[in-house]
Amino acid sequence: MKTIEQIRADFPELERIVHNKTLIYLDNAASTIKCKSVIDAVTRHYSFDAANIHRGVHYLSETGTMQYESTRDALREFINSESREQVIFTKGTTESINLVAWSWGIDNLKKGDEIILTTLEHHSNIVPWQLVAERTGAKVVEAPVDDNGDIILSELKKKLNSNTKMVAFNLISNALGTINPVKEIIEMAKSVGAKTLVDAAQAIAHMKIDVQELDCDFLAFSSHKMFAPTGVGVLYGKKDLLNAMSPWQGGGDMIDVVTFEKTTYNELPHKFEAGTPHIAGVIGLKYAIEYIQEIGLSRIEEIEHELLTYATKKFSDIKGLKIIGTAKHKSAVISFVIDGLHPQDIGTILDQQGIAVRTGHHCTQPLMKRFGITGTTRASFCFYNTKEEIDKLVAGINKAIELLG
Ligand code: C6P
Repeated sequence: MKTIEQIRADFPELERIVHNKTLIYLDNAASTIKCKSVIDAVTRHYSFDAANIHRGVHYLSETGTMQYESTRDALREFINSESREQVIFTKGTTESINLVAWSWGIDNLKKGDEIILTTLEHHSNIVPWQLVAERTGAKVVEAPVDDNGDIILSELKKKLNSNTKMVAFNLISNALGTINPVKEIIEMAKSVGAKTLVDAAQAIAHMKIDVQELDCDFLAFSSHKMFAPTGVGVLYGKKDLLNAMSPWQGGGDMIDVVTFEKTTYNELPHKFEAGTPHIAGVIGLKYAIEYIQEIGLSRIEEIEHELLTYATKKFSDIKGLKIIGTAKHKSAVISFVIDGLHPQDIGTILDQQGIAVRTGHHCTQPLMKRFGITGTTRASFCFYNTKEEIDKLVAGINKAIELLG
């Protein structure tokens, strides 16, 4: 088993000096830093293996195709998809959700239909549905949260009816860290025949996800939040749904035969993968999956829970600090406000001390409105963070209070 020092040595960015201080990276919910094996794989690809895939008969095209497709196999196993064809590469969670909204949504929604979203959603899981609702006449319905940032299940239940066609929600809230009762919500949605989309952007690198056990219709996540490159995402879908859906983007690779009279489409998953993809990124992602598996998701959960508990306790001693998001089941994310201080000013003073956090509305404006605020300062931890770093964060916040207060 790797020690924390060995784990930290796998992430070169942790040695970065920012404003003359060793970086303390606490913005993992925005994007995780990258592990060495991923960086090496991407460098190797661009140095020696760069070529297009799925197209050439030459050596590099074939090896590239093999490597790219082996990431799909690794992902199939990682999320326990029924088959590899159900794992579709996209640009990110945002594109995965847009794919479902624009393909499944346009074909399946009509006037009077309802799409239930929760107040916790990231804009990526609100706006695509609003756009498709405008086109189809369907309606977006909001399921509220309580003062802790938990979805009020009784309210959600009241909103479900025979018009509900889709329930789309996140597994973990990026802004508050709430871990949602995903199985329960899926069962509720299924009881009225609605489809479900789980936004797993914040969960994929932090807890075990088994799509068959969840029985979700769609699941979306991003590679860059799991120690791998930006510009790569994944959409999992149930096979019958994906087969019935129309392609949403046209171009190379997604076709079978093209004539000016009629075009027929490739099979899954290629039907949804038009154009040259982010080959190096997908190849790198496999190494991230292997890294997560090496550390183990149960150990990751354990370490991160300990960091959350430690930080929550330390934060409770800071005068004037209020944690926004106090759900019982939380991931290692703490959003907070401090009386009289602007989150951006807090973030700037922390940055001067080499501490990276995120400030603002976190792409969740409806959620901020629900709590009567315009934004928070958010520290999001990962298994490579330490209690010493949290101590420095607390000292940094106290310094901000002293300077700004
Ligand atoms: N949240 C954050 O700082 P993309 O940008 O497509 O990789 O992911 C979008 C997205 C969707 N859903 C959730 C729950 C998310 O957290 C995110 C990204 C980042 O919280 C950047 S806004």
